[in-house]
Amino acid sequence: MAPDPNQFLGLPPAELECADAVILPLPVEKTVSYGTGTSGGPRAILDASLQLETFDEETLVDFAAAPRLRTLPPISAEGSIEDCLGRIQQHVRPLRGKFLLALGGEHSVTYGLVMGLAADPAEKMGTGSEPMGEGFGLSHSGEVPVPIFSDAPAHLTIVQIDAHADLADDLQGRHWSHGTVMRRLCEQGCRLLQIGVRSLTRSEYDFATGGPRIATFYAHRLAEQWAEVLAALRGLEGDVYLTIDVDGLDPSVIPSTGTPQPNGLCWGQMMDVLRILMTESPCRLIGADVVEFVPSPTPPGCDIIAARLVAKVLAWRWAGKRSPICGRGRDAGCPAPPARIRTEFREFREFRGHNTEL
Ligand SMILES: [Mn+2]
Repeated sequence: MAPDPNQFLGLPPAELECADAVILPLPVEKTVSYGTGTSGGPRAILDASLQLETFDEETLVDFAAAPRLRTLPPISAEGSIEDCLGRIQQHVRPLRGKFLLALGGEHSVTYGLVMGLAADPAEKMGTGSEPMGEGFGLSHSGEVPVPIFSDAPAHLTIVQIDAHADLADDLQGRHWSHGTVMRRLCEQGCRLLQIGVRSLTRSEYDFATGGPRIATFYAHRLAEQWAEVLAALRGLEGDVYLTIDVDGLDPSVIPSTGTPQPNGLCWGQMMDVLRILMTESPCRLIGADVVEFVPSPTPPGCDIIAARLVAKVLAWRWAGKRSPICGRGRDAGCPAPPARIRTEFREFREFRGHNTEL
């Protein structure tokens, strides 16, 4: 049978009800500030995925057998960024409980994804009458629509692989932007574990350092702190969302992104993050995204590297589903990880303390 070009890896799509993972293309490009082209990221990743083997030698996952994948049609990127975020939130809400992996598009989309996957908007919807579109409620400062959120994000940790902190209060006058997305999520109560950051303003640095709910592992200290990074991942509990900005990787791995920065994560470190988070942490991963990929102008370029990264997220996720630690909390019979490697979030203050020694 000919491969299906609209399905990741070209495999026949599973029925939505029985899919083990759902892939959602988000060709959104509204607020990019330098290099353009990320709206073509999802299509390039799907195209390149047809060239990948369905077998993964590291996890022994064979996608031809399991997990069963379904790639959804891309979500429309029409209208403003606010429109897109609301649309994404609405779209993914019924997919809660599935493992959703979204393909960006710019990093702003993470806001809509987290909103839709983590919140139960029915709890607090209906407080505003502004014509902001579904999912948006009261205005903030009389102008900027702020989506109404339940308390769910207060218990959510976002693991962010990124060269940039994305903690600006506004970027080039924009409240909703790829450079403000993590600030907006923090404002909703999310905790943040950042890995690989190496580009941020003084005010973003102060914001990250000022609160106990953000832990940042800066790129220039990753080598010496790698064991602590992994311990922090291993110790995560509760609901976790993983966002991978491909610029978090070193440009020698993926240079095709709007705002590359030197000295990022190597491929092996990225795999460490996936393996520890998905097979050794007792957390519940509610979803993930791979964003900010810009197709190479001359294929194959690194389109296939980005596709492999997506495949690795799916493979490690499935490997974790088979591991004894995954699902702890839902399955009381599963053993807790050894106490010595458990890391409560409050200990992040210590990690950050390491990071502030310039
Ligand atoms: Mn980013």
